[in-house]
Amino acid sequence: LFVPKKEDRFTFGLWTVGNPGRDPFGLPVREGFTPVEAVHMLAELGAYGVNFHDNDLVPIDATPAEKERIVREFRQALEATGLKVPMVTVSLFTDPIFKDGAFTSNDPRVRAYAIRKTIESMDLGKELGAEVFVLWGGREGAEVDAGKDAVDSMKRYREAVNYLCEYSLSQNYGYKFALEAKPNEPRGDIYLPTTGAMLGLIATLDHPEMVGVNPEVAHERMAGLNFYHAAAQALEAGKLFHIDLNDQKMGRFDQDLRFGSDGIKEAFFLVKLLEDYNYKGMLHFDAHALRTEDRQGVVEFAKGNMRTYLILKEKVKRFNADPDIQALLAEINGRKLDLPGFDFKYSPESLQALRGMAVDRETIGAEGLNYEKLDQLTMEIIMGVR
Ligand code: GLT
Ligand code: MN
Ligand code: MN
Ligand code: MN
Repeated sequence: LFVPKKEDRFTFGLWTVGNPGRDPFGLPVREGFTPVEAVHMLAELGAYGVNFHDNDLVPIDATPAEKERIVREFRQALEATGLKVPMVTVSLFTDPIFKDGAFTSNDPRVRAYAIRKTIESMDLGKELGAEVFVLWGGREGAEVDAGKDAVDSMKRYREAVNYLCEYSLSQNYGYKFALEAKPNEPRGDIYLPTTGAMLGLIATLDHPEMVGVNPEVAHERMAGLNFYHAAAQALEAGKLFHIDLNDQKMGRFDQDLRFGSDGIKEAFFLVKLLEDYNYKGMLHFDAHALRTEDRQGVVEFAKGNMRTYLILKEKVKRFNADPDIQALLAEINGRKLDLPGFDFKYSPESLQALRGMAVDRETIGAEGLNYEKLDQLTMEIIMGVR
């Protein structure tokens, strides 16, 4: 029970299980799993795939011969285990050249290099079968707004994504790009700070159909937003190309906690969204084990993410099958449209009916909605007594 299988489509980043427990105040506490080790460990646990930044796999200063060897050994591990690489991304934040942004840097040399580095990551990803390309602009932002024009930054960001779309088309790569938002950290303020902001930008691109979002639980919550709502909007718009599952306390540094370990109720509604609406993309865990852990702790962490998802999926089934809950929902949603002549789609007839409609404000305003009971029943499902 609750044992992950390939069909569950669980993936991890090389940077997640590879994380050695370094933070801005402390040194590494463990050996992170190397790419080849990560492939074997994750395959054994029942994951479907691994994702990576170019430099999680190939160091930025590797020679062509080194790159060739690293990719060959990685590919051998993938072939031996059947693990897939469904997504790749690019580090546009680690190297000092990106200290004031990549696509939004004021320096055209930096912007051009960022595009070239991304293109080379797309090539690498294609070699290994990736279909989704994530762009997280960790350094696209500012502390000193006097130094960078925020309007120019939008134009530059758009220009870069347009370039990458054209490149993918020219190579017949078929990539789907997924833009990941974050409100802050490592920049004081990151541009396009929420999934909603990303959706707004996408509509202005040359190829909006090629670009969607990769929302992350922790990032929306850092901004004090409801992640379930953000993911729902993206899904409804047909833009949920990928998702980063993890957990986070509101208003803190980017914690990247194990999925479901903090905000269990929101995690439940997220799983419900993804399952009820048949999300078909990867379920990617972008989290890392606590700094208190050794390598065995990392394995427990990896297992825990997947197990929690599967447990919540089971809870969703219970919720959907619960007669008391369904009766309440039927009452809430079951109101007939006894509005003669009116339709929510505009027409002159509908408008005429709308104008003449009798509305009993007092009665409707006084109706109880029974949400207290519904919420308690939901909590009892989550808490495991129903
Ligand atoms: C980095 C960041 C994540 C992004 C990764 C992709 S890297 O760990 O904190 O949220 O998804 O660039
Ligand atoms: Mn994060
Ligand atoms: Mn992170
Ligand atoms: Mn992420």
